[in-house]
Amino acid sequence: MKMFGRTVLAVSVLGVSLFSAINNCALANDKVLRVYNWSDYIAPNTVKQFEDETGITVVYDVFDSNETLEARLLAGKSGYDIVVPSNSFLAKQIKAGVYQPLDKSKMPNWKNLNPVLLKNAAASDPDNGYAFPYMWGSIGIGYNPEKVKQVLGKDAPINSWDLLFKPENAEKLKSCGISFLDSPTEMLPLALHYLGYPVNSQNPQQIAEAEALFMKIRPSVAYFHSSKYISDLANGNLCVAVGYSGDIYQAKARAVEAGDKVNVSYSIPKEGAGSFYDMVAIPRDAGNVEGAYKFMNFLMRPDVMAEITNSVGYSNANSAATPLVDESIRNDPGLYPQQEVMATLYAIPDMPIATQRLMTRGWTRVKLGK
Ligand code: N2P
Repeated sequence: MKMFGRTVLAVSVLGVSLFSAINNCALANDKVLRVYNWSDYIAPNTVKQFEDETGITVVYDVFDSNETLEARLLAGKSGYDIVVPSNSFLAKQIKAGVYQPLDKSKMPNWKNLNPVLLKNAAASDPDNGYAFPYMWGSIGIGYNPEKVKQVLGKDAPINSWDLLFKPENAEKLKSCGISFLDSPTEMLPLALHYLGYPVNSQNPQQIAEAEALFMKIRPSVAYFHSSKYISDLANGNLCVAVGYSGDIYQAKARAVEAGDKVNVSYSIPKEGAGSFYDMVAIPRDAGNVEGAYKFMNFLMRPDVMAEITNSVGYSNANSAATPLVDESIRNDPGLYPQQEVMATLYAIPDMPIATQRLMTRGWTRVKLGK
């Protein structure tokens, strides 16, 4: 009896403390929103403006590859209320049960989204049930025109992937610095495309050839990294970086700001380039779902979205924001490509897990150079 009494007491004590812990947690959760977004992908004032308008404190963390985000999400309990995967990773993650379905009635600004882009995004998320498109862009060549010409002459093939994949060019460019994104799922399809294979090839032989193409030029590559190239292009430490369109735009803007005569340009090579949509979603185990809806609805506001594009250079997916986007950005053919260039872009493929693993192993070998 005594033991039984003690047990009951222990349970009730635990019950009270558990209750208050849950209660405190609920309170805290309403006040804090945890966001995990790509680096260099928001305007300087966006988060503060949201905090001021809602009284919610935002914990804002960044990543620079889908692989990093996915590892975090699949490990379970990411701790985030908002995450931003690319469309090429979204379908698999939805199937894996990572996200919760969206209640669109909580986001009246949904009406501002571009219906064509929503339809495109529905290829990886039927009915746009789990995510909305934030921004999109391409993966092309950021370069320093003067340095490239100095090394390769005035006919340097900046409009072709030959610039990098022809070893004789890469060997020369080595002297002024080449970087690639550190992402197997974005870089290997690029090599597959260059070799004339389907970008979504699951053929191990073709993937091995794509790996070999990188391996051949590996000695000429300064580094593989998915965000560092912005500052290195801007300060002249690199002459060619394969990178995201808006990031190259930011490198160019930083170089202009620094005023130290470094020029940066962006090329979408004639063979075509990969394009991506980055999608905003709520993890299934988010602690502040109401806050997440408020943040999503805020991001769908034309003034908020236009300010983000004006700051980071990526094209957004918000029709109502278009008139507020700086003309210099709207008319920039690298950021808002003409129809005939758009037609050369391929969607970065959604690979089955087994192929993704194969690519990751190949990419590790490329980075190690063996
Ligand atoms: C921002 C990169 C976002 C585009 N630095 C890649 N999905």
